[in-house]
Amino acid sequence: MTDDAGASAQAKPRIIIIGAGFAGIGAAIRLLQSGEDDFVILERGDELGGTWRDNVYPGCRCDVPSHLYSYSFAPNPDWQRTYASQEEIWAYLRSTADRFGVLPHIRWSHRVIDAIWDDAEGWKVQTDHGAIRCQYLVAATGSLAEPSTPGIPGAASFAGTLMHSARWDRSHDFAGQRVAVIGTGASSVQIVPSIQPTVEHLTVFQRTPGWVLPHPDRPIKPWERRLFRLFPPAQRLIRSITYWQREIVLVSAFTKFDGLRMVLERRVKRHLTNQVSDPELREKLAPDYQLGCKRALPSNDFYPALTQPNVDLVTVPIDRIESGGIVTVDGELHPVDAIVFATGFFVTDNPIGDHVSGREGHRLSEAFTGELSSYLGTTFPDFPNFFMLTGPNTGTGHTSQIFMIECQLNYVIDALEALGNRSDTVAEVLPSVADAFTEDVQQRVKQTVWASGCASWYLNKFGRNVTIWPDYTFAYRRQTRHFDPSDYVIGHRSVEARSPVVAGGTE
Ligand code: N01
Repeated sequence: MTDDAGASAQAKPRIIIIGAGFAGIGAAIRLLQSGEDDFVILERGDELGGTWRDNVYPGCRCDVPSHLYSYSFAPNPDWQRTYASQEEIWAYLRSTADRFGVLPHIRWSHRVIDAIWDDAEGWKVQTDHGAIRCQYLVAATGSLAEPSTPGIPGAASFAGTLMHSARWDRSHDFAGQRVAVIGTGASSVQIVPSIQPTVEHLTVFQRTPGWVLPHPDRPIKPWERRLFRLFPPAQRLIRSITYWQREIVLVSAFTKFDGLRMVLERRVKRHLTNQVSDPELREKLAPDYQLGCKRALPSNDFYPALTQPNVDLVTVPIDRIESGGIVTVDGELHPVDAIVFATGFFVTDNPIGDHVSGREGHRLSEAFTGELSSYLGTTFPDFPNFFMLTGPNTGTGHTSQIFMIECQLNYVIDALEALGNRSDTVAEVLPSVADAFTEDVQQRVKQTVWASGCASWYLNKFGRNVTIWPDYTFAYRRQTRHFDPSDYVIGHRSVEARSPVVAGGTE
């Protein structure tokens, strides 16, 4: 299909949102609430839900409490457990999108191939169904969207089943098989105890041990749910308490007070001591980096699963894969029938970044290599009329990502309202504003646990932390509360693309 044929077949919406996960659905709801309905969501799948649609591995559950891991404007009094399962979160997201009237705006099975800014005509988004133009583009493509499978030599020769945790094949039956799980991160600690009882033998390949914490998950009692339904302030109170506990204890420990972090570390280490009696296994599982540097892993059943007679924990590095199993660098073959890659995602190198281009051919991926500054992790010089949700340094390692998304949405909605209804308005953040913000974040992140020396997916390939917000999240909320036009060059395309007519300086 040619661009023009595609373009003429499509209405021209004012706003395009890419992605129908938590961020994209949240953006759509906030737009509708603000009176804006001239938008579409381009969703590559035929279901919404993003990472909560894709991660269907056994045991998948959120490690942030349910009352906090939801939109503030759509509390769910019916959560079944204090930490919701994937099924429950996915159902919540679908019913919320339906309830707020988002579904008619979604163009299903529309994969974005690229999005290019053009000074004369605005954004052109090329999809596999043709091109669509729009005035404003919102990337809600998520950080945990593209599974990363390490290129271990010989994988293609493996005779059994290969699977990534985020592309789980539910039709495959692991019962009675010899299974390898590579990786011991957040996905692995949920998969391992879920499959261990049914497999014949499980070999877990660990490169770096995680900090595993006691998990406070429990069922929510029927009377509690009734209370939340009849008296919503009770649920809001629990949400608030949960939020503030995490801010005060965890952010303080990870960013300000080493002493507090060390107290927490001692308590967490007791979990390992209590659950693993074999000193050799305990030694292998003991982290040698600071708590919080990698995402901490709540689980009550990961350590006990590793102590079962049908499980081996292998810490010798993997050399290659052969048709019959995995060979470690000491030459030992670990024979298996199936291999699960619980090896995470392309986060700082999410491929979509190479397919969104601003002025002068600048690519969004440069915001993650450190070549392009961002303002509030949301807007970028040379990317006019563009907003990124869950952009650089808007991630959290301790609380709900939805809180951060909602901060960004406050900012985006305020920006769109401030920019008004003219269809030729062009707004672009001043490089000086973006540089100052990025420099400040980078200076502050260096003082935190997230830059304390461990390797984590928070860091890009140069070791720069471009993922985590290095402070209390209420500080981010304060910064994103209002759009300030003086931070932008704002002009009208029909007059002269970059002349500042509303506010802002010159570049
Ligand atoms: O991925 P990860 P994940 N050889 O990147 C190892 C969210 N999440 O899918 O630590 C051997 O954390 C790697 O080893 P190392 C959550 O935000 C949330 O588990 O790099 N091993 C590591 O152990 C989470 O943080 C929930 O040395 C290799 C593992 O693979 C994020 O998703 C649930 C390797 C990857 O861990 C990602 O979690 C699940 C190699 N070549 C996920 N390459 C909730 O509950 C990588 N590894 C909300």
